Amino acid sequence: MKKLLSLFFALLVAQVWPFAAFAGETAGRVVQSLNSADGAAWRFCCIKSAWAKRTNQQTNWRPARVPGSVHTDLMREGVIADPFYRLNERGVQWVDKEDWLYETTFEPTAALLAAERQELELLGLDTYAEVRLNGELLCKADNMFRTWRVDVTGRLKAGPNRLAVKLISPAKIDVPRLLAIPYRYHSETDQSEQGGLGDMRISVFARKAGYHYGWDWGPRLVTLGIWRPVRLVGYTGAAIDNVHFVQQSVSARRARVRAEVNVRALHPMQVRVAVTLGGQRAEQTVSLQAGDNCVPVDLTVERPQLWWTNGLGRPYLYDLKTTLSADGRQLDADCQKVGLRSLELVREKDASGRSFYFKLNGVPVFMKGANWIPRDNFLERVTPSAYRRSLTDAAAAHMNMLRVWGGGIYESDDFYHLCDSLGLLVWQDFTFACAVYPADSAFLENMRHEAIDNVVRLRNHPSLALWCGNNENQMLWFESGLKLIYGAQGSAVRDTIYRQLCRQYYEVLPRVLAEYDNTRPYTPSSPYADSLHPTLNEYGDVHYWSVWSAKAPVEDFARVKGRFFSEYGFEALPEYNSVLQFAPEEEDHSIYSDVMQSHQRVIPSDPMARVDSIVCARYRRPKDFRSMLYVSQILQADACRIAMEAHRRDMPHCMGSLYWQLDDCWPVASWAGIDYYGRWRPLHYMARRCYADVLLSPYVHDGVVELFVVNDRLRPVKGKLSLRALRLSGGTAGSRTQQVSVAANSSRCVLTVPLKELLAGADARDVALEATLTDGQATHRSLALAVLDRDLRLTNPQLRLSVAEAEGGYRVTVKAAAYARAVFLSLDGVEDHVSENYFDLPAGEERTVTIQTTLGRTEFEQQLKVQSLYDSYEHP
Ligand code: BMA
Repeated sequence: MKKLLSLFFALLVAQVWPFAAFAGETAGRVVQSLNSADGAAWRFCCIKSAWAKRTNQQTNWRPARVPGSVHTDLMREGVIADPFYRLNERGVQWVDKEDWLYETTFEPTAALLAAERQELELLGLDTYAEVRLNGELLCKADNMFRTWRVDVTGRLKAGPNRLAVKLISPAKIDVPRLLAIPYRYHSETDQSEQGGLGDMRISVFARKAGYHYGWDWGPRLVTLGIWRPVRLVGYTGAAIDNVHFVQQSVSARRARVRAEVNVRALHPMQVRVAVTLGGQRAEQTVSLQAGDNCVPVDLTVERPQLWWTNGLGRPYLYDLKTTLSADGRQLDADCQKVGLRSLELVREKDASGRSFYFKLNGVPVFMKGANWIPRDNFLERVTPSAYRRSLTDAAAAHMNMLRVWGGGIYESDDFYHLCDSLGLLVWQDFTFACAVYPADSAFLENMRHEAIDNVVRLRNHPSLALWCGNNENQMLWFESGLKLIYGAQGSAVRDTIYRQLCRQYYEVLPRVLAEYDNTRPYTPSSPYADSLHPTLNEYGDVHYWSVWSAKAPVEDFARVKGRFFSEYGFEALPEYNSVLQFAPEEEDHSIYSDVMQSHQRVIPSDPMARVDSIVCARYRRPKDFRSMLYVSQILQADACRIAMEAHRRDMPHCMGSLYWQLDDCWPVASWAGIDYYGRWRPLHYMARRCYADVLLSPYVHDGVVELFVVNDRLRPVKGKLSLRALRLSGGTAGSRTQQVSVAANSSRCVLTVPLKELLAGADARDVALEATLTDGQATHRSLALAVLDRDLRLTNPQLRLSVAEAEGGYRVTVKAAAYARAVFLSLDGVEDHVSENYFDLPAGEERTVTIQTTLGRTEFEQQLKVQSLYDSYEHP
């Protein structure tokens, strides 16, 4: 009966609602989604002939998805094969040379038709597009990062309407632009040859994600598509355009904030704007002018719950609710999550140069994190759950900052919401990277709109810490020789390009920020010390690439000092199970095979030989392909460990360590810690150890061991510390113990011992160093070597496994008879996750990890494999 009643009411509401809306009694915002997931039927075809002859093409129509991309639609339709598989990328380069047409037919709802104003919103078009409604041209788009909003009032019909989006090949538009200029704009990474365009590097002409044209970790897959949602919006009288949440002053005692409610009115009218935040309510009654109006509403929250980063406290979020009403009727409402915090980028002159650190709620915070690139080449595949997985993985590794790098995109709202709720700060680059751009006045105007759209969209997120003009463009100019290269073409060319560069990052972007987000710090480029010096390690943020690119010794990661490392990294090959997914053929299984080389994009050539030679120099020659993959990954983690620990030891002089890069956009040899399929490489497990809030870092150099304790907690860490030399075969050589206390938020060398003393007669090749600190109930532990792996005299650890069932998978206990380096447990599946992996296990110890999997016990035991470094080498 209850069910019947609710059905009756549901029907009643369904009947009455359109009428009520029509009658204006419950006027308000009406939204009609035109996304495929919400039922809109889209189709697409390739326009081989001119737009006018479109009708001839109708036999080519195929079903499409919006949001989506031409490539993924073609894949779903079986027209092209997966470009990530083996060498398939080469066979799909024709796709971006064609024009494509997307079409849907929809019926506007009665409520939408009844609204006084109707707008069509296209939240992302990739990239050159013409939008037509019932044959009439509505807009031409030329920037994938912009939102296209068109007034369609009076142009919608009752009954079927046709919306068509023509996507034009970027090559058709940009090759002529490139040819029209007597000199070439520089683009480091554009793989134009792969795209069949010879040396015509056109990427800089399009306001489109740079990595689509290829990068040194990415394929050339120049997408086209309606990549973000499409919807119709209707309103009557007035509507909230956006609410700018300005945090004027925030402390633990009081937060003073202002909600600047931006209202668009269709005619002069009186409205009431009410805002609530954490139990506080304030409202204003104002007379609106026709057009855009800003209504400021001030609020004070006493004793606010502050927003903290991961590891320091709760990232508390408040609901900020805004309503707009007139004559007692609600016209519009807006609700969003906000966090109350003060955040500063401190750039003060000091004894060594100039600081570069973030102060959150008055506390200087060391930034631990990584650089973020788009999670896929085909952006619609980065679903909310894909974001959630990557970002919870970042938080699990104790990260508190990610840098959204400029060769990608301004991420989707889901990304920033997750960062807000996980306590991850975001360093946001504007989307310019490793290039100089043809920034003439039309380009500057286009980028200005792009900046406004994204600044307005993102500025309320508590996670958003910093705006940065670009990635490395200034460095290219001053340090990588561009100034000289263009200078050789005459001072006019050089001056034009330099002026364009300055206009972009010193005029357009700062002006947009001054108007739309003037409480957030801005840095014109990364790396950046000052306007003439991109890199001065003591004066700004640093991209430290000497180890990987300039072949400096890996130990330099510990020697080089800097105030904030916004990039550094080391490449690794993919894991074997991942290789099987994109290159399953036996013939692919050499690092020099065509397929493996094609899934390696480092420029200049021969990166495989580079990995090969460092692996052999620091470890030993791996016995086969599979072992080479694994050792290259151990090398990556060990190399980055040197850097991460050194940066943290050096706090507060150094206040940030963001390695390159968290994730991948396709299966590839890269610097990532998490691969395309979501598998954690050793680097990600290592980051979790190195970024722990209490880090024990034994630094072995010049015959001494310096043991540091780095304490990120906001309270001291105290306890019993021990440093031991463990024999690989079991037992202890020398040891030291002492009580220590390390102040809150600090790093200190607590013990210095000559290595010889600690070894107590043992050979350094036969020991590993173990540091432990027991603080209350928890024991922090760190294992390290006193020699290179190559020289370590490992014996067979005879790893033994025992398996027990656990919730969601199994508990696996590994036992080692002798010291096992980098113990690696693996299964064939992708979804299986091992709680701890690639760890060292001293002789006689056992370690229990959990493996989440859906496999049945027999299958699990059959698939489960364990290995350690010992198994990667040939033994006589
Ligand atoms: C950095 C980045 C990227 C690049 C990476 C690896 O400097 O900014 O452009 O992919 O190095 O080379």
